[in-house]
Amino acid sequence: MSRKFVVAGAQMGPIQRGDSRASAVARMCALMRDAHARGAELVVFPELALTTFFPRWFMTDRAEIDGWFETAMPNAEVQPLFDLARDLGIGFHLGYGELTAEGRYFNTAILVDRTGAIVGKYRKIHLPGHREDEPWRPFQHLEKRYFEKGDLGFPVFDAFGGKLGMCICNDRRWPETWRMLGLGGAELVVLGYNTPLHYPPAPEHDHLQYFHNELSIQAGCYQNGVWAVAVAKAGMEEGSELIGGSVIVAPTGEILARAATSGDEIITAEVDLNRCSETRANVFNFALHREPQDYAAITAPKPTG
Ligand code: ING
Repeated sequence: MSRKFVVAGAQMGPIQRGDSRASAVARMCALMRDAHARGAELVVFPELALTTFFPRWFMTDRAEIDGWFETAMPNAEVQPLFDLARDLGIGFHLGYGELTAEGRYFNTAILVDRTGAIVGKYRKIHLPGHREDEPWRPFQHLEKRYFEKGDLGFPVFDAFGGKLGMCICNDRRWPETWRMLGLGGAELVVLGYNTPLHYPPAPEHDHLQYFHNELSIQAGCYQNGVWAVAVAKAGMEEGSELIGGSVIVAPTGEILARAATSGDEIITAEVDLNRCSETRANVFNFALHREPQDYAAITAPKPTG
């Protein structure tokens, strides 16, 4: 049975501090219509797609911080996107700041099927950056301050005729992310990112940000035999330039589509989930070739202190 369908990456340009969620949702609805017109059955939106990348600022006021989070999903601001998806019969992936009823804060992403039902949730595990004010930086990266580490593991969900996994931004740089999803049977990994071009701790790497983005995703796909749709929020946000470079990558590691701009842009490709076996049945046949008894250091606890 063919398991081919068209996926779309809905790259978004910048969202400024004063931009409303309604304006971001309106842009996302326009992108979803464009993707649907191109035959897409699944649309992938970026990390923290409803707001500017607020962890670039040091904040102490709880009300100000909470204003960047969603206390329900869907909610009135996002409902137009859910309604459009249901009307068009198209699924989507959305990243946002989650504030739970218990008062916990996560960098979260959901998977919504073609009926508009939320069929999967993931909370970001690899939180980059720092926790306290570091005013020496032209802009900060305070994800460890504003989010808890995700507590859902790396789940894989039955959807769109296959097995889909999610990760978020910095997760894509860690081979453990991809291997956990591969071991979980994922065939397609969807993810969003907000990646500043300038990385203050290592400015000598700024020119490598697009290369490292593709390197991480291509390696993850090839070494685990998975498809990936990786989508940026891009462009100049409040003086911080975010990279674009959204891509759709095959289980061979080949890039099938790449964004050409740093704005709102749809990229599409036809994925064939049956192609995962080309690598998973051969060079990366985990059952036959992996040697986990020799990998203990990979999951050994971090040294304390
Ligand atoms: N952003 C960046 C990312 O991992 C970063 C943080 C930038 C890490 C550059 C290393 C180098 O793509 C998020 N939101 O994780």
